[in-house]
This record gives sequence, C-alpha cells and structure tokens, in this order.
Amino acid sequence: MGDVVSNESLANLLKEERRFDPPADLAANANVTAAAYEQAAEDRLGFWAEQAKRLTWQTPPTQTLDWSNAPFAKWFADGKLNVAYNCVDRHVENGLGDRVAIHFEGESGDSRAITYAELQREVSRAANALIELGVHTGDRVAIYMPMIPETVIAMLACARLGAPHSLVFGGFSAEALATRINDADARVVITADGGYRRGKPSALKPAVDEALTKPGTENVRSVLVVRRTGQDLAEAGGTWTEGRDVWWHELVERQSPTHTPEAFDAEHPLFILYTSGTTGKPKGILHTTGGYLTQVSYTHHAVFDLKPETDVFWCTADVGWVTGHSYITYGPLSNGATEVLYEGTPDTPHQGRWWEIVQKYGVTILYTAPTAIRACMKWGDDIPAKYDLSSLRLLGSVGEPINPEAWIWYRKHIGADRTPIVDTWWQTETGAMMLSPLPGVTATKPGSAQVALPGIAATVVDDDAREVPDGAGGYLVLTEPWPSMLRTIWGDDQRYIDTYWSRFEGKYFAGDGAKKDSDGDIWLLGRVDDVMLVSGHNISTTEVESALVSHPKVAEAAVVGATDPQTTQAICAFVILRGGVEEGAGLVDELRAHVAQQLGPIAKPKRIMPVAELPKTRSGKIMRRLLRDVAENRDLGDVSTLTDSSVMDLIQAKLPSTPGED
Ligand code: 6R9
Repeated sequence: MGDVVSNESLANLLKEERRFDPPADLAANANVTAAAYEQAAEDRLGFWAEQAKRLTWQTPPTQTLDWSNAPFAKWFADGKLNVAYNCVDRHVENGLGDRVAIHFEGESGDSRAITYAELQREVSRAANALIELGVHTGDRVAIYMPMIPETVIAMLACARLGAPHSLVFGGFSAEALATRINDADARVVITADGGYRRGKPSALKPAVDEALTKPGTENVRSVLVVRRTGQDLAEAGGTWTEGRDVWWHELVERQSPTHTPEAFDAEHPLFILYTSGTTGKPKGILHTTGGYLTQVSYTHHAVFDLKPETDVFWCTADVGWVTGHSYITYGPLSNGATEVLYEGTPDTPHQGRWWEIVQKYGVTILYTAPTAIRACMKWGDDIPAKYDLSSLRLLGSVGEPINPEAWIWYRKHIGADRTPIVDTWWQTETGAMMLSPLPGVTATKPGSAQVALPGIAATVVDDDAREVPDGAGGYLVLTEPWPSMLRTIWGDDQRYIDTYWSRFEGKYFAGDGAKKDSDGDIWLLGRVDDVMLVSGHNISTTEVESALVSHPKVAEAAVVGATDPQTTQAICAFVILRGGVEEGAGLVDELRAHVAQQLGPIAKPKRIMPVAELPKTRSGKIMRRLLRDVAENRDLGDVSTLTDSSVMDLIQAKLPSTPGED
C-alpha cells in the first residue's frame, strides 16, 4: 500500500482543495464543540465514562474499561441497564409520550405515526408475547423482516428481555437464513408474510419455511408472523405449521401493554449481526449492551447534532444492516428523536420518491449511502429540483468511500449548497461511527472522513505497523479499544483474534486501505483486497473510481485489476453514464485521458466499459470480485448475494464488442 502515495505522480491524487466551513449558526449552537477533542485527549476513559451518563442506568457503572484480557474488552462492566427502557420508557416518563418516534412510510404511500407512548405499549406487548412463546433472557431470536415498524418493535422487545436478536436482511435466501439460524442456535424466528418492494408484495414467510427444513434449525420452536401484505401464503409457496407458527396480530395484540423491564449487565449480549466475509462462513459479530448504547447514542447526538425537539431524522439504510441497527433503532430512539422509516426503494413508484418523503415530513437530517447518491446523479439533477428540500440542514454518508464529485453533487442538489456533509467511516464490527467530521467544528473536505471522533484512536500504518507520515498511505488501524467495539465473533474467539488483532500487534486491523493527506486528514481507499498492483505500483480502486466520477459524463464507476502479462494487473473500469449522456464514439478515450490527467498515466484504465448497472451487495457495496471475473473472462463466482443477478448478464452481454483496448 505504501506505494500509493510515495509515488510522486500519485501523491496528489485528487488533491482536494475545496473546504467547507461549518455554517455559523450551526457552529454557534452545536451539540459538540472542539472542546470534546481536548477532553477526550486528556482523559479518554473519563470522556467515555462521561458519555455513558447520557443513558439511564439502574446501577451506574464505577468501572470504565477492563482491557486485562485483551482483545476481549469489557466496558462499564459493573453497570446495569435495560436498552429498551433507554430507547422508549424513559422518554415517556420524561413527558415525551406524545412525541412521534417513528413516521412510517410504506412504499405504496400508506403511513403511520407512532408516538413514544405507543411504542412503549407495542414493545411491551411484543415482549409479553415473546415470554408466552417461552423466550428467556439469553435465548437468541432471529428476525427476518421487511422495513416496517414491527421490525424495530421486535428488536426492542428482544432487548427488553435480554434475548439477543440476530437480524437477517429480508433479501437473503432461505439458505443464508438457515446458516444464520443454525450458527446462533435461534429459538424463535420473527418474520412477516412479506413486504412491498418495487410496487409488488414480496414474500418472506416461504423462505422461513424452507430454512426450517434445513439441518441445524431444529431448535426453532416458534415462528411469529406479522401480516403486512395479506398475500396468500400457500400461493406464495409457503406453509403454515400449527403449533409452531403464530400470527403477530393474534398473539401480540392480546397481550398486556405493560411490561416491567429488567436491568442487565452492561456486557450482556444485545445482538449478533452477520457480516459476509469474502471467504468462508459469515462472521457473527457480537455486540453487547452498555458500551454499544453509549457510543451509538453519543455519535448520533454529536455527528448529527441532533436537536430532538425539532429535528426529523431519516436514515435510509435497511434495518437489517448495522447502519439500521445503530442509526434507525438504537441511536435515534435512545436520544428521543423523531425519525422516518421507509419501506421501499428510492425509485418506486418514481425517481423522486425520497425527495417527496423529505418534503412530506420536513426531514432535517438525512443519512444515506454513496451508492444511492450516485444513482440520483444518474437519474438527473432535475428530479430533486422538483421538491422542497429546504428543511434539510445536515447530510450524512456511510458505507463506501464517497467520491468527491458525488459529495459535491449531494451538497449542491440535495443540500442547496448550504448543508454540511458528514462522511462517517465505521463497520459492523465497530458498532458505531469512528471517523467523521463534526458538523459544528470541522471544515469538511469532499471525499474524506477526515478525523477520528473524540475518544477514538485511529491512524494509518505501513506493512511494518509503523505510523505513516502525513501525505502517505497504508492501512487504517484502531489503536485503542472503544465502547461499541465487537466483543468477539459468536462462538469463535480464535477467529476474532485472527481476523482483527493479528495483522498488527495490539492494533485492530479494519481491512481498509487509507492515506493521510498533508493536513493529517484520513481518506479511505477501499478494502485492501481491492487494491491493484500495476507495474509495481499499488493503486487504489477508490481513487481511480473517483477520477472517473469527476468527469461530467460519469455517474458511477467500479474499477478492478485484471491479471495482465505485462503489468501484473491492468486497470479495468466499468462506468455508468449520467442521465442523458450517449455512449458515442470517443467517449472511452476521453475518459481514459481524463483519468491520466487527474491521477497520472500509470492510473489510466486499460479498458473502460460503459454499463447500465453495477453488481452490488444488498447493502449497496460494489462487488468487485464479480467484475474481476468478467474482466478476466472467468466463470462468475457466487452471485447469490447480489441485489439483482441479471445485472451480470447485461454486463457480460456487452463484452465482445468492448472498445478501448490498447
Ligand atoms: C457501516 C458499514 C464496513 C466497510 C468498511 C469500509 C466501508 C463504510 C465508509 C466506508 C469509506 C466511509 N465504509 N463507511 N468506506 N468511507 N464513510 O458500512 O458497515 O457494512 O460492515 O461495512 O464499509 O470498507 O470497512 P459494514
């Protein structure tokens, strides 16, 4: 990795000159000021002990960090609290029962507002229902649901009982669901008949039925089913197993709306969430109670500058991903926020759907992913322009490096050239945000997550674990434990040590490449597995992609290194053009010349292929592995985790006539 920036022609890759100071009114009223960095630098653990006071503890902790058994951390170990109480009941006790917690918007326009008082009743009923199904503290509950309020209610009901949940994204197959049920040894599955997606009901229950025929799922004794679409189960390919399957509306709705929460140890497991590694079985990332909630609550307050009385927050992620766990369920609700929960896709029934929702609810803070921003760029500037987006005051990005051009587009066309953008770097494993500007403090740079949050220690190291100087590149590492860190991989402590703590002694290895610019700000360069080796130079896929996206005709780009006899790897780019741009002769040469001019001749793609879509994981990350298969004319590997596997057929169909070879 060191090469990426030691090479002079690449040293100034996309050197970003644009800076955006915090708006004066935001800075003057910001929840968090520059003093937070000083406090945390002086006394990191004291800083986190202070943040833990944001929560209501039944037994306040006297200990902060126990790192004596590193890398197995304990935070606030002698404290006791209930997560659901912190996210719901205490707000009602504080007189906020009438505040809307969730504005639910269904894909087809049905909507429902749920106040904190209602949420308390619903979560209590669901907890009582789980008790009736025999769920005990410590039992694992699998949740396989669409984006509906019952999903959040189910998570909170599990948390209330100390029964760790394991959400499996609703787009995953029966096979993937079975693997996860088996690994966590789940006892109950909560699901729905289906959800709405792209204007149609999309069934879920049949996948549960199929999953439960597979070995290793025998311990599931109940399936609790929300009726969302009302579709005929048998017609959708499902079954109903008497004695095992039970309707939510029959069981939950007849329960008492009160339930007294019990406080659990701060290190009690809260949830398991699986991340699919590139190889091997998925890793069950384990998060626990007190440290996790402290950091999601603090970061949601600090990074989004949340004013719960007036803000309307919207995180567009699916609740089945970590972003949904931390910034739909636990962060916003622990802070008493009002938030939007949207069931469907951004372009159903039309490409202005999101902006219509922003306008309808007066959304003030929007948190989304670069992939969605680039899709909007592709659809055209005129679409958001039709809506009143003036309520927005802060924008966030997460999930992938955001190309500077996409950042600028987001600020200009969604944020009216006025709103700060917080580019937040973190992972399922980190539980909460780790690097991000603070909107009232940091002068932001398009494309960079910039700095570790107060209380977080991150840096960039070389192959020998030495911190790189400003202006150089290497690997992103976290050098001190943090409250919301994963505690282990479920059932596999050794894999936890090997995966995260063995590459650099005493440091957490995130798997991401990064560089420090001349100010010491951090730029993420993508997963290290994706870095290309071209004629002896390590070149980051992210930087070549950003160079392509900085061309006015390109909305999105994915770059891979394909084996090449002369140069070890050759850069191969797949590009999606902006709305209205024709492919046309000369385009490929124009783009190659543009990259060469931006980054230097070494980074010039050997091939560029305009495509209609790119293969993405279901959380919106580009699957470069498949594009490498295409670029190297190999049979495609596993496409089961793709959002839409027909995308690959389209890409392959284009191959024979591909222009742009040297
Ligand atoms: C929250 C989430 C984690 C990986 C991470 C990195 C990439 C996330 C990013 C970012 C650059 C950002 N990533 N946020 N890269 N800038 N702001 O996405 O969790 O699904 O576990 O993915 O996503 O590569 O290592 P997860």
